[in-house]
Amino acid sequence: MYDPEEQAFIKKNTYSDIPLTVKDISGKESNWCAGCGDFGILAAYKNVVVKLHNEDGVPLENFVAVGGIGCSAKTPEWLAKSPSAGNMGLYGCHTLHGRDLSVASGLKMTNPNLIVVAFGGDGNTLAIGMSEFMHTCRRNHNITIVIFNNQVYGLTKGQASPTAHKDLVTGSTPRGVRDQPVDPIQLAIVAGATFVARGFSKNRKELEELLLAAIRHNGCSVVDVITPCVTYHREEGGKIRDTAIYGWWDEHIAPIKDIWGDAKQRVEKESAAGPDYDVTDKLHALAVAHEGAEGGRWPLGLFYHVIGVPTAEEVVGIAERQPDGTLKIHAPAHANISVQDNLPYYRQLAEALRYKP
Ligand SMILES: Cc1ncc(C[n+]2csc(CCOP(=O)(O)OP(=O)(O)O)c2C)c(N)n1
Ligand code: SF4
Ligand SMILES: [Mg+2]
Repeated sequence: MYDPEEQAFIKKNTYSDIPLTVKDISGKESNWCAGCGDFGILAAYKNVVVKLHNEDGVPLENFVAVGGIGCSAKTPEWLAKSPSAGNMGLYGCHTLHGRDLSVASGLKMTNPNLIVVAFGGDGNTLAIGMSEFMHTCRRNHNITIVIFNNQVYGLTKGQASPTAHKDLVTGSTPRGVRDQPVDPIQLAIVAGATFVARGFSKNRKELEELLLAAIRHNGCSVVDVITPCVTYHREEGGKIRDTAIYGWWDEHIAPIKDIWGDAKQRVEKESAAGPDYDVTDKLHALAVAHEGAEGGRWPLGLFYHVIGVPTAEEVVGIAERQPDGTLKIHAPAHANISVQDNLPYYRQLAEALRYKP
């Protein structure tokens, strides 16, 4: 996954051999509402960064967090270096609403040694950013997309998002949502993502495992994370800043294995005693996601994982698979573009661009 030559160079020139702790990458105080589910995702991701650094030897400077716009998309900011906290922080950037995935995939194409993780809400990724989402999955860019799924537009005061369930009353849907909700899991699988999972921000341990596996996966990984918005996601009788919404979510989630019991009967007319769940089988994954959506329960866990599908970086040749399965990286970001060393090429380019009447 990582270029050994680059790793060796970086190790010589940085402090990447010194074990990290979560404190080293904990900087600014976030401005999320008390009780917001997003805290759980941030905490889980910090533990994952520490693990990837200490166990896989990923240098801290190789992590890049990319955010769109939204409460959730501020995550890169809370991971950034903070002089007052004296931490090291991660590189990252805020982009535009729904435009984070083109920046994230562009970063990866420029330097495939980077670990690029995009953080965006259900509005950011599945409304305005839907086309970028589909195409990033389709091209199998080797990045991780974390969707903060709270059914609302938190930052803009709680309008219904595309994942909002039918009849949900919000500021923009006073009589309840009329449209079908979008299911990020089914979309990601159909579009071509090669690792698709769903976690719950409250189940920190499981979420950490899913995020770690997603980042280690060579290909486009999507992790849809249920994250309660305590301020704007109000079920009947709910009040503002009401953590009772966690209880509502508890009643509307279930592990994949529980839902598979019903879903497998839909697959090729299998009987209830049909096959075990197969994480490499698209039909199994879609059946579980569909069954969950129909029954109003969001299945949790790893839905789909296939290896060996060429990534966008491999297709264009900047990540080259070696006979032993490792990848050799030819990072455009590290290419020598000096005029002196490339004079014949620049001459050729100038000639090609010359106006010829
Ligand atoms: C081009 C553009 N359109 C609309 C907005 C307004 N806007 C900012 S965040 C947001 C939705 C946020 O919802 P979501 O992505 O679900 O994130 P959350 O706040 O729920 O984490 C909208 C509509 C914007 N900033 N830019
Ligand atoms: S508005 Fe909702 S999503 Fe935004 S910080 Fe508050 S609880 Fe979290
Ligand atoms: Mg949202």
